[in-house]
Amino acid sequence: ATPNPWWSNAVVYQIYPRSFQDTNGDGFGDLKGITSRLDYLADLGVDVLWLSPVYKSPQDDNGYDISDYQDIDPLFGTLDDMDELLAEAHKRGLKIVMDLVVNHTSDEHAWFEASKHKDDPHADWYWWRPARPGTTPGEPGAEPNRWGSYFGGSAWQYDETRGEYYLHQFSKKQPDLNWENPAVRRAVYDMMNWWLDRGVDGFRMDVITLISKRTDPNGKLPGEAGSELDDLPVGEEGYSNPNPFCADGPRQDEFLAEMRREVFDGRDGFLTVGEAPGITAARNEHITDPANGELDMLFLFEHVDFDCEGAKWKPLPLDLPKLKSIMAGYQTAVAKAGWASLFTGNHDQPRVVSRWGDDSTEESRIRSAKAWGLVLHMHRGTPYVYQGEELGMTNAHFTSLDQYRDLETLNAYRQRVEEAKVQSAESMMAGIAARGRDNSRTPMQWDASRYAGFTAPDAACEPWISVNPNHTDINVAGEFDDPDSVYAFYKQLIALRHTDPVISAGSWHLIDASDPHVYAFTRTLAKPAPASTYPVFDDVESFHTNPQPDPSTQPGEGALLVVANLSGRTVDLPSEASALVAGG
Ligand code: TEU
Ligand code: CA
Repeated sequence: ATPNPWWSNAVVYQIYPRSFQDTNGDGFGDLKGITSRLDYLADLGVDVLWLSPVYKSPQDDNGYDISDYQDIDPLFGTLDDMDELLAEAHKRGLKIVMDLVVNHTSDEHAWFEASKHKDDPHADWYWWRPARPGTTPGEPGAEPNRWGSYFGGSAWQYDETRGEYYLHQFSKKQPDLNWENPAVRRAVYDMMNWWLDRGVDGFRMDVITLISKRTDPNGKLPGEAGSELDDLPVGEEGYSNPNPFCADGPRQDEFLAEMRREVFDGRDGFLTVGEAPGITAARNEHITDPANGELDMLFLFEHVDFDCEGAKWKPLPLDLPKLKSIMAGYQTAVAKAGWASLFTGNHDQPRVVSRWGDDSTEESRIRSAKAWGLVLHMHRGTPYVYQGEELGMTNAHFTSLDQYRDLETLNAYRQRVEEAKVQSAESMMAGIAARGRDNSRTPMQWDASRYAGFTAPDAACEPWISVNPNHTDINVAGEFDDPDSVYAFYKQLIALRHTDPVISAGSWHLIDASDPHVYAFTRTLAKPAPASTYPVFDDVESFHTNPQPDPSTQPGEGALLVVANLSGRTVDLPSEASALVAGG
């Protein structure tokens, strides 16, 4: 990548198409809906739109189970609608990044159907294994090892046609692709080039750090009969954890570098961001250091995994010093090379204003939504705004299981409450209300009408998931022209990313690290800015059209002190921050 990639002071907006804007009254968001809202997104000032998957899919995991990578699911529209969205977005200087889900396909993908036949060229495109010796295939205990799936139950599903088990780290309708097979990698790269040639500007890569699995020298997985590798002990739900053998595996860097060469070399103006479960801050530097030719940036998980007691369904209150130390680890690791993504929300996480803020009153909700937006956007890196975060949208606050839609939630309830009996129904319902993925998947709140403007009030169908009742108070129509709204605040944060070199390029330093209420840090840019410093432009339009300026012409020097009181009440300014304020 060039020393000054364009995305270094860009802001990305994540759209969850299913919940963004419905235009045909079927209760599901669609591509035409996104196109109809491009002026809103251009006004907000974001530069890139990341769309969660809209490809053909049985929708078992809301589109993260793909059955045809090169067609659009009718739920969202057609390839023509996609081409129209690309053209209309590019007219407004907006880039479109698609969601690449290639650790697994849907079990309804033609590749998987073919793979069930051992004499087919696709036979080795997935992870197939025989039942354990001396067991009855299909019976409990016959699975190749004791791995559990992220979505409950065994990570192995028996297929009658082939007479063997296939691996699925996620749902049984999401079989893992075998990346050891060069034909698989070739097919993925060809598909990626097809989309980039069509005008797509890059990819968010779903669990891309799970594609290389650790096996013994004979290709046997841990715990498999005859393997030299032992499986881990089983956990409270009766399965072992595959993550240590599937996250950041032995060929991770090799596969990412090969993808870069086969797909991105020779192109420019693109963005690649990898969703990276199991990756440490130190590994983030290696993978995102342009010298290694792998990915531009990663989503790390430590800061959204630490505030629970073993399982995400046992949430813990925020330990702010712990969060600050994790974020400091992220920032320090890429101070010299590599890059950071900045996010608190996405379609898998609860709403930050409910998780770490206070959504109990209008005043506390607005104040804490702005505070968390400020904290995130003043860090060094590329910020990601999840749809509705710019409004201060909250968790769903559902009260009964039948309001939920997410298979992760419904499977976990059955597994933990009814089968393994490791959590009470009451505790599980509280855990789901706090951390369930549906919290961020309720329809985007455009106005105060019956379905929040997500779908017409007289639509033939209800939205696929309930609209949050608080949409009457929290919606675009009410915030758009209000200078004190969360929307107006996010718009300022995004503009600063484009115009202030201290924010886009300044070094980051945590102060008052141990303070339990205040998140304080400095940003400093010394002149002349180092060559690796990223460009800044005096307005958003020029950001999209200018060639990269010579870094030695970086304007300005300066320092910024950021102090966010996250306690919800008046507290003293911590010592280092007050000394800096006193010192001017
Ligand atoms: O998420 C991967 C992943 O790890 C999430 O399942 C997350 O860890 C978990 O839900 C937190 O509780 C990606 C996609 O973002 C997610 O929507 C998909 O369900 C998953 O991969 C499988 O494709
Ligand atoms: Ca629709």
